[in-house]
Amino acid sequence: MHHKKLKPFPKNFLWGASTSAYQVEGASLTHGKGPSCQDVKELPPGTSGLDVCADHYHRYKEDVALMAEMGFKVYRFSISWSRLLPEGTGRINQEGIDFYNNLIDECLKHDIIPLVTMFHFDMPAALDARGSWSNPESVDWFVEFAKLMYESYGDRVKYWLTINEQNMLTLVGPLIGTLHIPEGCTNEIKEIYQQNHHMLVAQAKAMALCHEMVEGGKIGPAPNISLVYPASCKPEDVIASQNTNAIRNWLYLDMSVYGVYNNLVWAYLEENDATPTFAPGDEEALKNGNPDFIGFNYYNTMTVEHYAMDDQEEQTAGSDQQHQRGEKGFYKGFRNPNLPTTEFGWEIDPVGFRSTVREMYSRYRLPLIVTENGLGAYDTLTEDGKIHDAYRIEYLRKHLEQIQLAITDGVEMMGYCPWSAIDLVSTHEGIVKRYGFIYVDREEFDLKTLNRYRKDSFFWYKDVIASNGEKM
Ligand code: BGP
Repeated sequence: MHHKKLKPFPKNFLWGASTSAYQVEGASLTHGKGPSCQDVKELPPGTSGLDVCADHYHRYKEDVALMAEMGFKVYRFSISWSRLLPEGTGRINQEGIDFYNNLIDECLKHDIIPLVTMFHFDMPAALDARGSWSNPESVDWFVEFAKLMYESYGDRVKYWLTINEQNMLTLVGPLIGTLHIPEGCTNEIKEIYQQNHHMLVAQAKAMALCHEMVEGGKIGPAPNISLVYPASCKPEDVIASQNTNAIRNWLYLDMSVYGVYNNLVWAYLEENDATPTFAPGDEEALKNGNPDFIGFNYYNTMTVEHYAMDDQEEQTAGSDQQHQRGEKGFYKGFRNPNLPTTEFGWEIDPVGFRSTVREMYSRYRLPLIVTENGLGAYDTLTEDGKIHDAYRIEYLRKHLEQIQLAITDGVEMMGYCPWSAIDLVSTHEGIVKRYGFIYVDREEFDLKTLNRYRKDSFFWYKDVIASNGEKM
């Protein structure tokens, strides 16, 4: 198939998969946990609440054992801020501390490395009430939370991720339920990028603190990175794609890695009278946070064309985190006719995976770990307890082949953690949009048995891992 001699996956390649606290755990308002913004937001139409999810909170032992059976080297999960600190700051919930202690120990017992996301879309509701990321104090709140995590888990957790998809929060935050625009705000762009600035500073301080507090600790960001294509070879379309790459991707990585604002983004902010205010010490803090690797989520690429200032067509916001709206004079979304889509309308682009990692590596020269990638689909449990998800296997295989090509291109790939280890609640479509290797027996509103079943993709992934990627 390939006319290229492929390099093998590195020996210590971190095979695993991912979840996030609010989507997998359940026990969302019990065991001392305070509500997060996800618990209080209006539920997407047709979806159930977060009180049970996959019931990972109670079944983590069984789940980690299944991950071990697949041969996982790493498990990426997130820590719920309001489970540790119900009010976001101050009072500690010991039961919450214990839960993650147990989960971490369970992973280690099975030789699975815990890869911990510090913040995955779930701001404590109590901090939302205090202005969330728009409040300059949010930087200190996050540092307090980070410190507590390093103190509690730093002896065993050596791999950390800061903020999941900060770029998506900034681009479509209100859709995710995590970023709010205060009423009466007169310059939305300025407001959003001020919040983004607070997150960037908070992340930089958390990275520096990790190196200070966690012996041998390694930390990186976890944005959603995907290359933005020009709709054509029209030079204006290329400019639009560069603009979008800057605002969607490079802003976040330039900042994490080099501690500076991307110049195209800065120019865009200046034009919109929206440059963020720096607090004293921010500039230095941004420089002092240095990632050891880059974690990133990849689902698909994006394609844009030139959007003239006098264009009559209005582009409106999309419906989920993969669909952004355009900006006049800057870029306009374009449906790539070369790509198929999932049954949920997300474009599928394995080759774009390769070009994305090539580009990232040439810009930043840090080891890369895929922290999400996967296919959301309706799965069917057969009478005899099987899930024939050949479509998911095909999706993952095609993406892994491109990773191997990228490795052959000289990109330093550290690991692969697709979304998701186990079925969990989707950001917008409830639990019936499934991503897992492990099937959870429940429907949207009918909790059924919550028993776990191994999907066909479970057995496939097990072989992939056992052969270190030779058998795909
Ligand atoms: C990413 C999020 C995940 C997950 C995934 C799949 O943006 O980091 O939390 O939800 O997308 O998206 P969805 O659940 O909308 O299908």
